[in-house]
Amino acid sequence: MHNDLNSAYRVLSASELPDYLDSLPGVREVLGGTPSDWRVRDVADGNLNAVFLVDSPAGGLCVKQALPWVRVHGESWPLTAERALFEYSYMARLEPFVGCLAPKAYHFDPINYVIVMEKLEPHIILRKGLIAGQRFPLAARDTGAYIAAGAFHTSDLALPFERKFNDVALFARNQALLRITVDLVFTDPYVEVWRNRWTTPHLDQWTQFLRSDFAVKSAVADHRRNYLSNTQALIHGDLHTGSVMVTEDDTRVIDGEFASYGPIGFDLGAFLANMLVAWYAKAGHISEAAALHSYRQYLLDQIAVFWNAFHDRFLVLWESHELAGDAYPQSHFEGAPGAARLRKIRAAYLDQVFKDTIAFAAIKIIRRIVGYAQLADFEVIEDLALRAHAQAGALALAYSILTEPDRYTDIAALIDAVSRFEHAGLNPHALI
Ligand code: SR1
Ligand code: MG
Repeated sequence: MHNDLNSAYRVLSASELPDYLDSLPGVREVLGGTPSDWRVRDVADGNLNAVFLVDSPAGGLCVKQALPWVRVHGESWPLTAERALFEYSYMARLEPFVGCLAPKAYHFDPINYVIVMEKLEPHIILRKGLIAGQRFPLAARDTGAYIAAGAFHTSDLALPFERKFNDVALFARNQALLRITVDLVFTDPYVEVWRNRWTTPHLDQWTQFLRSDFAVKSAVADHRRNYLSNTQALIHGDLHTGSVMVTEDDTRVIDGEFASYGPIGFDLGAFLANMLVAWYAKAGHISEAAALHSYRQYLLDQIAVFWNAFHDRFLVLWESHELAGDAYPQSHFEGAPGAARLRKIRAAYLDQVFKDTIAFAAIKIIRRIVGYAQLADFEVIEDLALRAHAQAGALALAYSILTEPDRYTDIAALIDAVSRFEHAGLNPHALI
């Protein structure tokens, strides 16, 4: 028994799920019928948790259980199942603000660390859709709006500090998951660690370069400090394209077990990184030039849509809400001069969020290429030379963002730069 678990905790199997669900309040109302009518499918494909879909003639549910280990690695990598509490608390906090941009949570079981939630159908994981070359007109816009709403309403702009501090304290207990982020995102890619992987031998030079270059390591250290010390808002903590489920006309953000208070740019950067990865990886998915160009243009358009949706929504929320938070009290900004000063403050605030966003995006690109958890976008490219070439382009952009941040003044400047790094090549020394 893992020592943080209640002795009643048990790992649930598909066969026992109907009777287990029947013991929970409200489940029969959603599924109808009796447990013998309920069909269970094991659909886990993320790194950490068990996930089941349960169907009945009348409806469906999704059941997610936090295992006391990292699912893809096995029991030799223990991990507290308490993460489900933080995921459920995150969903509950954001629900009033993000509404139907997230699945509805029906029930949380604090003994077995199970969340019973809305089954999303016919949604698919955004990453899979992008790899398949599908287009989702609302995904980027909705994800930007989701981040804006969640961040604004949990920040010092909207909350009195007492309420915010209580949540800072609650989510500060999500330390096992934050340790994964600190190690896997910010630290491991720059040192030799057993779990790092990369496309070898093609990216050996890049891997060695990232481990030895003080310019990149000091930039990463500054942003790691920001991640650890900046309690700007309640963030999802792992908001990549695998954490977004989509149809052509619906978007839902899932999997908030890495939730904590942190810089808003961390979530924005995660999504941005994965859209950029999709751009570089596409060369390994589509060989016909016009089709490749067209899909890449779609991705770049969606990157602009994503940032602008976040920016505009956040600004509207800030402008339209009575300033209930303690950061910028209304009494300090009365009249036309006060309003003018607030406009400048808002612009500077969002400018800083943009700087954070691109830096975290760069750090997240690097961790997905020379670290532990690699991305299907690249892994589906069977030709290793082609895969490494695409990855090197992404690494070169990331390196430039971290070491020459002033070149990236706005989202247009970033988008402009993407294709310039496509043929950066396998030798990073040639770039500097
Ligand atoms: C051991 S967990 C590895 C990664 O999977 C999750 O999706 C997070 O990105 C984490 O860093
Ligand atoms: Mg996740």
